[in-house]
This record gives sequence, C-alpha cells and structure tokens, in this order.
Amino acid sequence: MAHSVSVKIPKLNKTIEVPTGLFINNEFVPSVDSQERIETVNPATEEVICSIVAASEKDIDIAVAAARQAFKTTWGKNVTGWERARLLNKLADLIERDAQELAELEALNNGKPVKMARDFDIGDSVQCLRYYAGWADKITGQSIEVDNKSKLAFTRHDPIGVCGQIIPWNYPINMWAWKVAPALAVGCTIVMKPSELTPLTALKLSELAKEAGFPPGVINTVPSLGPVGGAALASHHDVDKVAFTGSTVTGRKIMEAAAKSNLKKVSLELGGKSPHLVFESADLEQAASWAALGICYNSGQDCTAGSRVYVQDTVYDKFTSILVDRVKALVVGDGLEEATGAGPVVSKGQYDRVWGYIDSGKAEGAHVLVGGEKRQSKGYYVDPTVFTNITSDMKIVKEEIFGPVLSVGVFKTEEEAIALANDTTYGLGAGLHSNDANQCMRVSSALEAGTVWVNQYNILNNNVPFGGKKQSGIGRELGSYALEEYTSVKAIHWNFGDKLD
Ligand code: TXE
Repeated sequence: MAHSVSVKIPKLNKTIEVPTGLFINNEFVPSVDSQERIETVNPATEEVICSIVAASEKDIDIAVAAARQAFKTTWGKNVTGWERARLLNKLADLIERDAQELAELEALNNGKPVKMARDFDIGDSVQCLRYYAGWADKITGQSIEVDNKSKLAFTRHDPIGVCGQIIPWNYPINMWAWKVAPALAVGCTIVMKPSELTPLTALKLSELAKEAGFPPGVINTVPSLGPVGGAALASHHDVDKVAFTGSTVTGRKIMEAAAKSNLKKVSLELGGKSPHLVFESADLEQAASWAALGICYNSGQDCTAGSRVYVQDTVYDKFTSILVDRVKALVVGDGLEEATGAGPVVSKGQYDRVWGYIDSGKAEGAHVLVGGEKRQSKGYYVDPTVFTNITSDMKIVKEEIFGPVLSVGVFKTEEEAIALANDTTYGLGAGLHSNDANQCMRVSSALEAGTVWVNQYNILNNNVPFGGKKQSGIGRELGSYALEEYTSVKAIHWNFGDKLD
C-alpha cells in the first residue's frame, strides 16, 4: 500500500501528498504486524479526510530501538550543539516555508481557523524551535570546589536519552514543537505519538525533519490509539523519559505505567479549571475582552481556558453585559472561512462531551446568559455558552469541559475571590483584572496556579516557563526550565593529587 495520500488544500488550491505510514528511521513504513488504521475526520464537515497506519506495540518497540540506536551513535554521540542548533533552525525555516500548507492541513483535521493555525500555532512553533536552537550550544554544568585542593567536582547536564512524547489534539503543531525542540536541543532522541484525532501535521512535520537533515532515528513518529501506542511508550523499559500533554485521567495512567516499568522520568501537562477574577477597579471593557478570549479561543479547547470568571458584585451587571456583547461578536464557523474566529470542536466525542456539560448546567439550575442552543447543521459546532447563577458544586463549575462554556459567579471581597478561585483540584492558569497594583501583587501571590495573568489572559512566550500545580501537572515546558526536563545531571568527583595513606 502507498504510504501517502493526496489531500486537497483548498485555499492554496492545490493537492499535497500527506504521508500515511509510521515514520521510523527517516522512512514512512507500514506496521509490521497490524492492519489497523486511523480515520482522520474534518470536524467542520464530518467527512473523512484519509486513513493512516496505526502503530502496534511491536511498532513502538521498533521505533524505540531506532531512537536508541541514534542516541548511542550519531545524535547522542557525535553531533555538537552547533549542529543541533543548525538543524533546528533549518527545520524552523522549512516550517515557515510551508506555513500556509501546514495551516490548511491543520484547519482541515482540527477545525481551527487557518489564520490562527498559521499566525499563532505555526508562528509560535517556528519561534520555539529557534529559541531552543539558541540553547543547543549553551548547555553547561557547574564546577564546584570541594574540601580538598587536590580535588574538584563538576557537573554535566547529559541528555536523558530516548524520550516518548505523547501529545493531544488541541494544538497539534504547537505541542509537537514544545516537546521536540527542547529535547533535540539537548541531544535526546524522540518517539512521538500524536493524537489519533489529529496526526496529519505531525506526519508532515516529520517529512520536513528529514528534509532538514536530522539523522535517521532522531525523530520517530508513531500515530496510534492512546491505550496502544501511548501506553506502550509509558511502560517501555527502554524509554528514559515520557512527556505528556492531555487529560488528568490519562496523566495518572502514564505516571503509574512509568512507576511500574523502569521509573522513567515523567513530565505531565494536564487539565485545568482556570479562574479569572474581575475586581471593581478593573478596566471592564478590557476585562470582558480578555474573559471572552479566555474561553472562546480555540473553541475553549485550551488547557488554560478561563472557564470560571468571578466578578466583584459592584461591577457584575456592567461586566456581564459587556461580556455578552464580546461573546456574540465572535464568528463561529468553518476554519477555512476568512471571517471565522473559532471553529468547531475537534470530534464527535468532544462535541457530545461538551453538550453533556451544557445539559448538566441547565439541569442543575444554572442560568444560560448566552448560547446553549444546538445548531441543526453539519459540523461539531458549539456556540459560546455563558452560565450565571452558578454554585460551586455544579459539574460545569468543577470539571474541565474543554469547550466554549463559561461559568460566571460573583464575589464581595478579595478574600472570597481568592477562596473561590482556589477551590479546585487543578492549578494550571489564573487571571486577574484590577487597577490596584497592591491588590494585583497580593492576589497573584495567593492564586494557586503555575501561571497567573494580570490584566491579560492566556498569553504565552517561549522563554517563559509553563506548567501546572496541584492536579494540573508535573514539570515545566518552555523557557530554560524545559531543558531540565530533558537532561540528567551527572556529578563528577575528580582527584588530581590526593593519596590515601
Ligand atoms: O484526552 P487524552 P482525550 C482533556 C480535556 C478533554 C479530555 C479528554 O478535558 O475533554 O482531556 O480528551 C493519549 N496511555 N484534555 O480523551 O486521553 C491519546 O492518544 C498513554 C486536556 O483526547 O488524555 C492522546 O495522544 N497515552 C489536554 C493523548 O493521550 C494515552 C489536551 C491525550 O488524550 C492513553 C487534551 C493511555 N492509556 C485533552 N490514552 C490539555 N492539557 O491541553 C490516551 N492517550
């Protein structure tokens, strides 16, 4: 069977070849022992785009062996930081060259607007690769004086080895770049398992990695069902580290599998139920714009989606009326249309899940301020839905929905606002809007979250760390902090003269 399929890229009005095989040792190959295929679907039309090979456990073993071989020979042994940087920069250039094509493929498979995929997801990924290219020749340890002048200790930050990377479907290109760039910069090799819902751009990026000149086995891409390929990576005895972004439920399984196999290093970026506080001194127009963006961006399929907004009672009415205007202004439609601000949610499963939450909000007595009605047309669309009259025990307030569904509550005092914000098992993001500088400092210190945004929301930078507290995860991505996730510190104690009696 051919290892590629022709896919029509509508806006560029051309047909491209999308690889459909497993990418191992720089070649697209079939499974060695399985006929299983993954069907990719366009969530705007519900039509199948194409089907691709699904990796079996045996295929994962082969990919891990390829990554191990590259780590032991070419990549892990002879390739300098300069060369790693050159290749990362080259890959960034190729992604930039093909940005429109990749953006359209992403829009077809994920549903998000093309311009968002191109200008944000891809733009940011290119920057991420270049940022870590900058680190590749700057991995340094310390030299440490010890208690004897004839001795010295020093540290080396060695690449940890073969990394299993399991990524989700909400930002397929971004999550690929966030995982791949720091791992490659320090000299690790990779077995990447993209989400079974959105594997197409990861396969296209693998093709570009080969074109950039990465040696065989450095990046291997094995689309597979989570409980097959993902679980195999997490429990593999020859994988040194697993990096995961996805649900807290699956994160727990991955940690358990790591513990039960070889105690591999684990980093987890999991779910959230991020609070957004609006105090009476805030610029309400701005706060409403950020709150709307916080829940509508990427159709709410964002681990830091600001899904709980709490507003001070004195400005509640004014704020909610501006918020309704902002939410209604958003154009929800096919990601291929120029005017679209948010696309459908990614899949039938996610559509049913989000509507299940909307129904539960109604059943539990919350008030629908805007949205909450199903469309009768094709496509997995969910119009932004805002609930008020909420209580802390409602499912829509407690659980991650991962759709454009916002709960708005009210508070009287700063203490109450902080208590409401922190009343969650999650701790990924949090936002606050206030023009009182002391209050901004006090509240941002008190919020239990890995990232706090003050007078803005959901803005990330490649040089600033990102990750969660509580059940939102372990470890940090981005910035220099991510390098620690992919290195292992070795202490060397050197004796250059001391003799035993
Ligand atoms: O997630 P999963 P799903 C949350 C969000 C969403 C919910 C369910 O609330 O509604 O999770 O989404 C792989 N061993 N987030 O079911 O299962 C899977 O193949 C190893 C938040 O899609 O966590 C995919 O590659 N891997 C999140 C990846 O895990 C397994 C982004 C994520 O899928 C596996 C996505 C297993 N046993 C969903 N089972 C965020 N933090 O941004 C599945 N996978």
